[in-house]
Amino acid sequence: MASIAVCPGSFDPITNGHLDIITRGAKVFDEVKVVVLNNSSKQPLFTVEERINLIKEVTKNIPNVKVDSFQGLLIDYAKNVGASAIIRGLRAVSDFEYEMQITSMNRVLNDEIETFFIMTNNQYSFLSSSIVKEVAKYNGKITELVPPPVEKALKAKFIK
Ligand code: COD
Repeated sequence: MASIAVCPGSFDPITNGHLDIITRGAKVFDEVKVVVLNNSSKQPLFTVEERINLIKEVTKNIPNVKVDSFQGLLIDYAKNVGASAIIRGLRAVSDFEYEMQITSMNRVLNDEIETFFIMTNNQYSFLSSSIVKEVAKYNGKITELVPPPVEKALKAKFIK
């Protein structure tokens, strides 16, 4: 049976850190479904459609990566698509508490779907969508932080 993993996130927008995790995950699982979900504690800059289009564009060369969105619980989405795994990225110790909380909650909701953590490449360990947006807002250089289509989309949002 093909192994399907879900890689969930806000991806507002996708960064080179996210892409690193997705690429590594795609080498381990037969199929990785990158799914844009709502994080109720975040106010997004990009619409869901914009985020999906950017993820599709920057993962187009990884054939076993599919992109989707879902309104609701991650665990329900994972079950609906027949996934056996959830992939999350870990940057630093500071990620641990939050990740442990959502992993434990997801396990209470469904004990069959296992969460796997992938350590980011050191060069992206400081990187987050929030930091990228902050730098882009003040016209700072983000070329090394995001793929070119994302850089273009951020510039279009902030430079009017
Ligand atoms: N290097 C490596 N990994 C990274 C990097 C980086 N530089 N930046 C981010 N990541 C990882 C994050 O650790 C995370 O694993 C993933 O990439 C996505 O990150 P974000 O910030 O885009 O997404 P989040 O953390 O806001 O996503 C949270 C969800 C939307 C997945 C969560 O809120 C959720 O599951 N919502 C749906 C409702 C639900 O099911 N809630 C119950 C769970 S408690």
